[in-house]
Amino acid sequence: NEPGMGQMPVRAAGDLTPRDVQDWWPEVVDLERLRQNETKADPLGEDFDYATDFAKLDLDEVKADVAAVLKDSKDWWPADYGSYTGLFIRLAWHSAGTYRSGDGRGGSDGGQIRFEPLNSWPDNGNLDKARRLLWPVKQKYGRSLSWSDLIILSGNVALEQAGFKTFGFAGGRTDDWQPELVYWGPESKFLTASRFSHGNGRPADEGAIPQELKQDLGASEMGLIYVNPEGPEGNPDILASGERIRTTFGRMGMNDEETAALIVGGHTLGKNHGASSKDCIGKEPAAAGVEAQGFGWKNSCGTGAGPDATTSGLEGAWTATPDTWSSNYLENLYNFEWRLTTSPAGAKQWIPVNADQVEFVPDAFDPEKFHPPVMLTTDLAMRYDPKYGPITKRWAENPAAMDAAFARAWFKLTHRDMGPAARYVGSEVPDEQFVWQDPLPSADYGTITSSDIDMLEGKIRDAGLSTSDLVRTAWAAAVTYRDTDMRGGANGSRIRLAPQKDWPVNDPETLARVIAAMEAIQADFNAMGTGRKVSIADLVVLGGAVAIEEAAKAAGHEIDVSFSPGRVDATQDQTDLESFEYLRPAADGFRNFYSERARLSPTEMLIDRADLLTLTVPEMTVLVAGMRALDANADGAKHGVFTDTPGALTNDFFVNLLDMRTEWSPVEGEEYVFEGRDRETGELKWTATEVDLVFGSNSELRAVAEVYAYADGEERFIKDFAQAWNKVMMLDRFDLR
Ligand code: HEB
Repeated sequence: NEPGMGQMPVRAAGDLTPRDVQDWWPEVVDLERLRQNETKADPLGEDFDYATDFAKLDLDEVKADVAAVLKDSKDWWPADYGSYTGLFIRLAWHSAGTYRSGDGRGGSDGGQIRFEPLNSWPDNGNLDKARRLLWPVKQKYGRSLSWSDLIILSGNVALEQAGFKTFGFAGGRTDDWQPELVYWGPESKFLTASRFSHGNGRPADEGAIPQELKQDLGASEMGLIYVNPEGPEGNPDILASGERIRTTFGRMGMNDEETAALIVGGHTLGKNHGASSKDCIGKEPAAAGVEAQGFGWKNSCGTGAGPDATTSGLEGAWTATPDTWSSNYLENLYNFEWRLTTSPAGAKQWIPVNADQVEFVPDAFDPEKFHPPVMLTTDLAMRYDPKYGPITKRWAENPAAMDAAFARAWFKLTHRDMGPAARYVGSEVPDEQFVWQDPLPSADYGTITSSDIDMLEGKIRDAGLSTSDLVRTAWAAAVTYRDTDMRGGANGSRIRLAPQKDWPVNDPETLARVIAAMEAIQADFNAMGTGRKVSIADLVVLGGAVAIEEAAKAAGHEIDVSFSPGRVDATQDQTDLESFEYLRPAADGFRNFYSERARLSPTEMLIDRADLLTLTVPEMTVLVAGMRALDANADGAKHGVFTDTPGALTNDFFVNLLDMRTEWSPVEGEEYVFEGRDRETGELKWTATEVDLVFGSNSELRAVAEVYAYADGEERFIKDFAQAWNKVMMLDRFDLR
């Protein structure tokens, strides 16, 4: 383990700390992510509402405070060119830049960059300093200004102080209090060979997948935010680097133009830091001693900072005015021919062929000194890549177009993971709607009354739809929600639009029949002249509630499933086909659905989905059991439907699963499918998937299953199911918060 390089922790033999179950039995399913959903780690208290507090701030005052920090150079981390412009922009970008469209994880919301592993990622070097510089501002505003908002805001302030006009800023990001458990990649080591590259690339035995980047992963290598600045695995191959940039930025939903704008705009300001050799650099924050107080990468050469600072190991600035906005990046990119050189720290970078004649870039500290501009391999891709080239060429001739593109791309980058615009708070929220926000029409439906609801319930009951049709449709609409980027959910009723209406998991034929029935009810209601209208989105959710109440009645229980109207219907225009494809479930254990696209086992996919839905272990458990009782499997399959009265909301799933009279065995030739036979007669009683059986085999899940299988467990089960169901239906109701 070289100094300054992260490595997966290996337990020392004498380590006396407790061990996880998974340390001993890695195959036991890990419920930790769902446990995180039930623990109250947030010290701000349960009734604290961040958005309300943030809205009361005077944003101009906050920005003035950040602007003051920006120009207040501290001896413990001296500012380049007298300002932290570049550092703060890089902080904002690296905090947002982990976002990936695949599962919505990453991004600035949550302030995850404060925690490991991101805090100690090699690529986030010295961003610990940036946050410490901002601490007085954070301290002043306390809980009214989250770290995640402050980090993005400081990037905006830096850009504005440099003379750039941003598109706006929305507050509303809330901080997490523990690291989100994320699959960041297959590697067991960070950036094995490529940081301060000596050109060998990554050892093949790392189990790494550098060529074939996995869909959900943002970065091309563990430890990077995106791609290696020196080129793929440290090889200065400009064209290959362009392809890597396209793949990785594409994973966060950025097209070629947005990607080019971000890179050109970002590197218009600030500089690279590689004054000292890598041997000078100490351990990352997580591995440094307590006396370091959270600081990492201690540089033992020279003054260790300022002119001697080493972060990436690359060195130099891209433009003549690294703290003032300009069009000099593209002028330099096109005006010079570039040759490969190495930084003082030994990293591969590029300078003009006539470097000694073009020393016009000021030194960050010494007013007498000047340098040639530099470009990274990834920067040169902005000129030589066959697609980025024509875009940046056009901007070189028309800098105003570049500025406009950067303003939009920066806004998207920094707000992409916040979910719908209903979450945006503050005086700088732009009026314009963007399709990447999954916009909803502003509702003028009037307020549905409780007698309207009674009447609509009656119409749904009379529409000839089965319990399982109604339940499956409501579930299919709501289950796309993912709390990682607050996308998806029932609101907008995009379930009736492409691409969702055609996903096999949604059983398109049944779905079309249910939607047609809902549309007829809607047309009737809206024609009544009450001045009030009902949305399909509300009808779909109400349909689920009606079905569950009926199903409880069939099991002999009277319940009231709560329903909050006010959902609206989005249009096809407001629905970006490509980005909605990311919401397509590769598996949905609640409907016993599993497809080839799943990257984990059925059980692990269930946990993953439960996590996206912010469910706790008991909530997940009752939902699976209830969906089976309601006969709501995706393709109507009977796996896990352990009941003689499908469609009635009984606790039969638990009772029969825990019944020792049944003996289970795998079905030959079918992966993850099992059959349960009567231990005595050998008669086939049930079939099940791995997802069903795990509630009997896993000791923690079995403990919960027992509660609902108690002799008096059915009532509790129905109540808890209705509550968990409602939670899922309400996950996307940001309009009500
Ligand atoms: Fe950047 C810096 C890379 C993109 C912004 N970058 C930087 C550096 C590097 C990089 C290496 C140096 C660091 C140190 O300090 O040393 N980038 C990179 C890459 C990419 C990028 C590879 C992809 C291609 N950037 C980017 C973006 C942005 C940026 C997108 C925004 C928008 N950067 C930046 C800044 C800076 C940098 C601002 C400066 C910092 C300072 O000054 O401190």
